[in-house]
Amino acid sequence: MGSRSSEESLEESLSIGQGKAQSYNQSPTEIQEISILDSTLREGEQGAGISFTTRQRLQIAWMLDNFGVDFLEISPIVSKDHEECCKKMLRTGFNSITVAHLRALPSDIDVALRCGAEWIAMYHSVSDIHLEHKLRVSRETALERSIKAVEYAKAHGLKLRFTLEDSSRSDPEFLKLFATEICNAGADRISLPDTLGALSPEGMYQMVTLIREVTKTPIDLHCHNDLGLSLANALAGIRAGATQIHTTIDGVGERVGITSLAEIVMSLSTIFGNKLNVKLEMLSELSALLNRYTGFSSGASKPIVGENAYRHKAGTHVAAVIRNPIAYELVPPKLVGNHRRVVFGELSGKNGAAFFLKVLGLNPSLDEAIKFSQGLKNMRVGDLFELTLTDDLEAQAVEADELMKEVKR
Ligand code: HCA
Ligand code: CU
Repeated sequence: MGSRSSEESLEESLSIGQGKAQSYNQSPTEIQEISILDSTLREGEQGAGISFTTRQRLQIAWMLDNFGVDFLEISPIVSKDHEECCKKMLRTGFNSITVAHLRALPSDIDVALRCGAEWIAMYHSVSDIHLEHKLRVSRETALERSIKAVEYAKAHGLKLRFTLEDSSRSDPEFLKLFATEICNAGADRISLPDTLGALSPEGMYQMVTLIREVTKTPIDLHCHNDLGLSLANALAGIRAGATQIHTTIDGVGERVGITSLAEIVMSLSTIFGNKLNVKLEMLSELSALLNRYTGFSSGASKPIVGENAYRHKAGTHVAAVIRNPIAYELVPPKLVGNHRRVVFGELSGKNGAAFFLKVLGLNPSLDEAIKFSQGLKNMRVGDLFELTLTDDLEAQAVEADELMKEVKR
């Protein structure tokens, strides 16, 4: 039970590492089919220090399309450059649908029409904080303007998502009214963003439940990460019936960004056993592409795609991973395009030391392996170096493990 073999199917690879965690993770409500809208080219470019060239945007779009996201979001109204890129994306014939993100204004909708967009996403704030302090308009004006914009877009044959910006900080009664009116005016989807990342998972569950009581229009979630809860909130919203999650590669975006593509995709796949039609093995490559274009790293400790995601260090961990990686890996690194690494140094135990000496071609006796590991500890060197485990090295790890079987416990 619970060990890995090379013949595992993808479903097995995704679920086996869960062990009995699955019994806690099961959702009491039925989980719908979830789609992914990636906003690296819109929300992502709102991240400080991030600005792509048109070529880079198209390359990112191409990769995300290949990976299998359902929607690609870009804002054609922020610059001429973005408008050109939006046009090019629409002409490329991606499988993913390109959505033009804009304000709830007829003049913005005209830009999307000029680009040849079929899907748009328009936003208007709904919280009193935003209405009073950002826009200086009344609730009535906000609603009236928004309905007019929806009608204008529908009259031009567009499909549209309406974003009720700052949903989570708005008055629940007004949010219900706004959502109802917008859906009645013809919105095809609505987005309930947690624009400031103010919600807890329970709060998100309640907000989505509240709106599901007044409309059947499908709900998008856009979860900001100001408290580090963007992934948890997205999962809670899905449990409450939301059907589309907004992501960016590595979660980049305004301030500290939104839900990361790799994290939500892997959580859905492992926790809910969702069969998303995506190429999981491209996740690390997508992160590497982003890092190349931004010029900075998303960080070694990024879940799934970071260098630390599959780095094993403590002696007991390394020994167990050598025996069977399932001991400390939820899913195999290959599955997400990452690599398994083992760190050698003062925390290495005798198994690690035996492996290390084998790799150097030394064929140690048990006694030598033990002495070597003791030596590493005595030297207090910290991390000495690491190895990325290729298939060859893994064979040597198995041999080292055989040697260790002689150790009396
Ligand atoms: C913004 C707005 C937005 C919109 C989200 C959405 C937000 O950055 O100006 O369209 O679903 O966080 O509310 O990104
Ligand atoms: Cu946002």
